[in-house]
Amino acid sequence: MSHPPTPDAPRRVPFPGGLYLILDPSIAGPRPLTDIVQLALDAGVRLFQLRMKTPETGRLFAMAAALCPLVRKGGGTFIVNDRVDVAEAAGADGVHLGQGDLPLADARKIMGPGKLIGISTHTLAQALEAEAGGADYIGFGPIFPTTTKENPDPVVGVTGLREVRAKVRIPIVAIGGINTRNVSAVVAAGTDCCAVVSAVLSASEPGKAVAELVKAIKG
Ligand code: TZP
Ligand code: MG
Repeated sequence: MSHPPTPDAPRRVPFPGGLYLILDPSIAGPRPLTDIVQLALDAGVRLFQLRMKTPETGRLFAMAAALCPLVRKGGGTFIVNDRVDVAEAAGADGVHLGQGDLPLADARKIMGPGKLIGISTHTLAQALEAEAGGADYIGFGPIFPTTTKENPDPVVGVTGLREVRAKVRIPIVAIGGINTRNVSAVVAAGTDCCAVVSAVLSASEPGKAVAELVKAIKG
């Protein structure tokens, strides 16, 4: 029986702070995700997640297998949303699980101690539960209203983020409606990372948007 690490235990895989770019081809439209990944790597982004809702497994795997080596070559960390099997098959650095996905303990049994497991949380109780269960990081949000996620949980605001930051010691990835105008307030609330989808993928100039976000997060 393995035990979750204490929050002070060394991280299994380096978890870079800063901008966490979520790659969703349905939001990127005709723009190839490979191009967006390269722009983001050039701007200094080191944390990427592939998110494809309801794809055929083969399509998801093919996308993960194409993006993973590109991210790695650029010194980044590559995480697959929802699917432990695809993350493992593609050789990703980890998986990101929602509250309704495979339970953390079961995902850890499959992925072992060397991979990152992130858990989406929307309340302080969920955040504490994920930390106690050995998550490597939590997603927390939505911080602001978002149209990217279907049926989003209630907005937690920067105040909710501050409350979680005060109680949780593992890295926090703030998510939901973050853009160049509000990112500084999110950083000021003590998050380790800011995750964005539309602020980069829907931008008229993704390279400019990503550079602005990276700069704002660095402060
Ligand atoms: N989980 C909580 S909000 C959200 C997810 C996946 C969507 C974030 O997208 P955007 O476009 O950055 O608001
Ligand atoms: Mg999920």
